[in-house]
Amino acid sequence: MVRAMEQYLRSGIPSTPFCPGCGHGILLGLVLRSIHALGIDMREMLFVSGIGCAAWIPSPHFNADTLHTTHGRAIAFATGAKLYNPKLRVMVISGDGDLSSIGGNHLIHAARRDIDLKVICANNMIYGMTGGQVAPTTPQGFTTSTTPLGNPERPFDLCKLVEAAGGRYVARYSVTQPLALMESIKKSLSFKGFSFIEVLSPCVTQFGSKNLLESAPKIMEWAMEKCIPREEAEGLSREELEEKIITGEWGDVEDSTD
Ligand SMILES: Cc1ncc(C[n+]2csc(CCOP(=O)(O)OP(=O)(O)O)c2C)c(N)n1
Ligand SMILES: [Mg+2]
Repeated sequence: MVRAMEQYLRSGIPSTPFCPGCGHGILLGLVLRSIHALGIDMREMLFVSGIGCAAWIPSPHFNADTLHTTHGRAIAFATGAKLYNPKLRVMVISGDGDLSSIGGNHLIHAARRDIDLKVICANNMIYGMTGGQVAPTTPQGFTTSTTPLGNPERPFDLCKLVEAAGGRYVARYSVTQPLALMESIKKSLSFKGFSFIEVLSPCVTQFGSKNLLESAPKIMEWAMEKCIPREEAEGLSREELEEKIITGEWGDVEDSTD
């Protein structure tokens, strides 16, 4: 990965380090479009990421200040930066493993403290960069390199977790819902308080290849079928809901914009 990044940086070719079919590139574009749509000067922004494929979304691609920190500690670094310079709009963009596994404690306590951070979790349901190990977000029954017989454990519902910890604006969208996701990113950018967006960003290489979703169209179709808006979910039974991922917004965004 590091060698690939070095080659890319030297080549001057405008591309990304993401595998073909990875959702992280869509998210990258939507964050930039959201900032542009709101007319925010990049000098007002600081992007902080941890370690993993998702952590490469802001750095080195964004023409802005970026902190590419240690695994799981993005929120801790972001908290320090925000306290030092409260005028900065601080956005954390990192993976599900980084933010909810090794960094899970920072996540819940930043939500509890209502620190004014915009946290975007690119959830590919796996440790993508290190070979596809099971993560606390891997759905039950799915195959990973460390659960060849299927994941026996239940995953976190990250939005419920962050909302329960005190997150003020909480949302979940898939990269297959780009317009709704962009509106959500725009809301979080204008929001004062702890905001958290979980972005379902399918991984073909590690998650898909082990679960019969081995091409970009297949895994994107799977994500589209799996995601269901909150309003539609209300009519479904508990069993039916177990197969689905509910998308939408939670929290009190209307009351807290700048
Ligand atoms: C302290 C420490 N532990 C473990 C690792 C190895 N490691 C690097 S990235 C990663 C997982 C990243 O997964 P995620 O945050 O979901 O990002 P993805 O690659 O899936 O986008 C792990 C375990 C590390 N770099 N540092
Ligand atoms: Mg991941």
